[in-house]
Amino acid sequence: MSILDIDIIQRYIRTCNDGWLQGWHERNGGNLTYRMTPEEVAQCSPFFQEPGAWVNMGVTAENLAGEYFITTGSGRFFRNVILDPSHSIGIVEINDKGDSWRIVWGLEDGGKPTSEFPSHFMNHSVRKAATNGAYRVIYHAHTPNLIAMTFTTPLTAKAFTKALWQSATECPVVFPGGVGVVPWMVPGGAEIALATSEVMKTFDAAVWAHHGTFCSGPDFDITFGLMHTIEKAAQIYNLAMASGQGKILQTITDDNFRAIAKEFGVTLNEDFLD
Ligand code: 2HA
Ligand code: ZN
Repeated sequence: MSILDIDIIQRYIRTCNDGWLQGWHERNGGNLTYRMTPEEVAQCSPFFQEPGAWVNMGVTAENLAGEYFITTGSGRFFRNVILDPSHSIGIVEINDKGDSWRIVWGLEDGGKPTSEFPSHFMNHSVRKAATNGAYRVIYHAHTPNLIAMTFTTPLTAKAFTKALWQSATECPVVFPGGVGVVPWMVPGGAEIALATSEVMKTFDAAVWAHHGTFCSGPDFDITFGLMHTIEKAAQIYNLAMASGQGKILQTITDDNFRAIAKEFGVTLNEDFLD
């Protein structure tokens, strides 16, 4: 028995590899964090090592004090997660102030949590609060079609949500709340973390202009599925715009959206309908 046999670790590794197979994680691009349940911590803790030193994050979230996260490693590659988990990923514990982490497993040979850990951490904090603790996953990927859209579409939640909803009929069912947009910012620090968590107060997903996508959800299936649905819709949007040279002859109308919402029992964000 090894920590790698534990179900939650297996499912985390599979999700990383699924993202690699989609082509969303060139080199060390992208990152995934998961807030563990107390039962999962208890299952994994016999395999924990002597903890590392506490490292301050530059951001604070009191509602995440004492939590444990599985995280990808800074500068480590998604491509290697399935082959070499103990170097590529790790588990960190958060201190009782909610402002520092320390490594309790993995990230061997001097690894650290993802460079985007502050953004993940603040997003976990707002999604945990907004969903009464249900949301556990934050996933950042370099999704090429959505990134391409950030060069051709106004950087507003309405413009992105409308373009994506109109690109595939199931989109308004999968993300009825829409997607938010964060303007271009320097990645990796507290500033982009706070800007993203502001957007995540309202949305399950945030577009990072000219960079990628952040998605949140209760589990890997829903969160990965959200990323996949958004990126596929962006691909369809780009194909339609390119092949039609920017000219759209017909699309899904706002009344069509209202009919979908009624049939599927979802509440669409009315801010995005005219
Ligand atoms: O981990 O994706 O945003 C590398 C990145 C930074
Ligand atoms: Zn990135």
